[in-house]
Amino acid sequence: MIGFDFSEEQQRLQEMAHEFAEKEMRPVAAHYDETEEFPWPVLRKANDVGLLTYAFPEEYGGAGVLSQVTTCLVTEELFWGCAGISTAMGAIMLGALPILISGTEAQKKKYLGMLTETRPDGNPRLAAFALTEPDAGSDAAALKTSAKKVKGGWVLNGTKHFITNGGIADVYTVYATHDPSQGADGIDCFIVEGGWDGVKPGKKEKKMGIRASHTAQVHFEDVFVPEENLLGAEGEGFFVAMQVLDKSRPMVAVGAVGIARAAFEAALAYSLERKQFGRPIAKQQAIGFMLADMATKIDAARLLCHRSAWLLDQDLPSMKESSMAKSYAPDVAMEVTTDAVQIFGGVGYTREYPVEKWMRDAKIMQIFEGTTQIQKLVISRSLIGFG
Ligand code: COS
Repeated sequence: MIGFDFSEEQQRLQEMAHEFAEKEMRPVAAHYDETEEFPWPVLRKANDVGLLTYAFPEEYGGAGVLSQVTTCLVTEELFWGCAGISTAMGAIMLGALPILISGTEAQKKKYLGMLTETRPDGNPRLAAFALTEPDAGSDAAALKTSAKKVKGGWVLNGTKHFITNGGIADVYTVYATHDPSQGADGIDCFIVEGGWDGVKPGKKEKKMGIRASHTAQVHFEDVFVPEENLLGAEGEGFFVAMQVLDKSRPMVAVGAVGIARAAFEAALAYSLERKQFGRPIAKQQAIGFMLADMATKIDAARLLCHRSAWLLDQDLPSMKESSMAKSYAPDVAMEVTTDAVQIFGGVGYTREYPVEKWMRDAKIMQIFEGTTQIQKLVISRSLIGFG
């Protein structure tokens, strides 16, 4: 059986996300891109309408939207609104995913509960997924942040790098090794609170795109983590990270679809309006064929995302399919946004129109959450075997 229709509930959430993107994100996207300020007012509004933690189970304060396909629909709309603001919002879910996947009842209650409450100033609480390090990007198992066992818990030391919400998060899920000689098997995952002694914000990056999101280093200097904050068993951290990435990659991929769709819609409208050689440029076959390719690739990318999300919803293996979506959709976003700038011509290269922003935003989709090349590594290993 195969179907392409969505339930009324899914359509309602999709429409709600679209309306939020149109009314609350689009009008301020250029401002946050320009200033690189953190979009607290937008996150506050998103929190008010339940868009930050809707995918948390109801018993921990979320809306209980547990379907990955539904999350895909919402995510595409939000990235259509602004990829930078959406990244800041999505990092909360990403930081919380290790807890959702391997947390004990007590850990979920405490930390997912904490993330659904606001700060004393009314701003939402933030989470961050702290895996990447300066010398461990694609080679995640080479991370060096150390976890030393002490009485009653662990002491963490190290620096995490390129962390969305790094230095401003309330809750971190941090990966550290208790024995680097064991590689992936020596890695543990811990829940660390942002306010704890030794958690120190590091340098904030100045980025090409997604500039509304806060990307920074975070240092862990002799941070004591109580025993009960170990996620999963000792040595299971890498496995937890990989499970998180299997789930998060289709979401990043569908975010890329949202950016591509934004650029395509703008290019289509502009090409019907802009006249050269006596007719709208859309009627020139060179442009018409570009639009045809853009529309086809966007649909193909979305279908890969929905298929991998559907597999996740069925509890079926999805590693290969998640990586297929993550490998393909960001390339489509890069191509489509580049072509959209081309269709706009000279004005597309100016900041008067948002297409140049979408092109800059698209680039990161090929890099974070595992580069396109890492996705191809995962896909090829699934096809021809590991080792
Ligand atoms: N689900 C479950 N287990 C997985 C898995 C997955 N998706 N992927 C790997 N594993 C397991 C392997 O089966 C292996 O287990 P055993 O030791 O029991 O055999 C273990 O994890 C180590 O896997 P592997 O040998 O494949 O590890 P590598 O060091 O070769 O690296 C890649 C694997 C490259 C896939 C991983 O490092 C990766 O995803 N890198 C990119 C990191 C990334 O996406 N960073 C983005 C930043 S996070 S926002």
